[in-house]
Amino acid sequence: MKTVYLSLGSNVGDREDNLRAAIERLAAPDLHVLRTSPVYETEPVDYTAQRWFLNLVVEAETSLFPKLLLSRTARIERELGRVRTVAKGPRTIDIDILLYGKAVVESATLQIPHPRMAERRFVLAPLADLVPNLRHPVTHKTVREMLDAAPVQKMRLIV
Ligand code: PH2
Ligand code: MG
Ligand code: MG
Repeated sequence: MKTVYLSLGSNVGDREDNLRAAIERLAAPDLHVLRTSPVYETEPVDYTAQRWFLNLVVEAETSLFPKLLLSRTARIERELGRVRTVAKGPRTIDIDILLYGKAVVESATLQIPHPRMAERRFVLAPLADLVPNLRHPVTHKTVREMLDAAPVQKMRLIV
């Protein structure tokens, strides 16, 4: 079993409902959801002309190997009606693998740790709520250190 961290985001339709549905579907005999972070409403980055996102991070334990975990998350994205139109554009649900134990994966279809996680407050803030002292397996920086160094991004904690 490996401990994994997944970043979930939604900015289309009922965003809270989409997050809740995704977390429900992630839970399976081969994937145990251990904890979920608080939810943040976050300003869109990269492609900015779109609605604000709701983002959170899920901590889970899984026996799925990385590529199977990726197929699982892609299937859930499809089931929840995600349509890929604009790159980095609006989505009902996005599920990204941030960390998979201490593994480093570099393939054409999958990169772990997530290559942009260190620049993204919408990932680092909820991740820091769960594991501030966890270290990035390549840079060895803690989540808290990455968050402190990340560019500004408007966000608010949803209570
Ligand atoms: N996801 C993106 C691009 N931009 N911005 C925010 N705030 N939250 C996201 O989840 C997000 C984004 C591509 O996956
Ligand atoms: Mg993403
Ligand atoms: Mg994605």
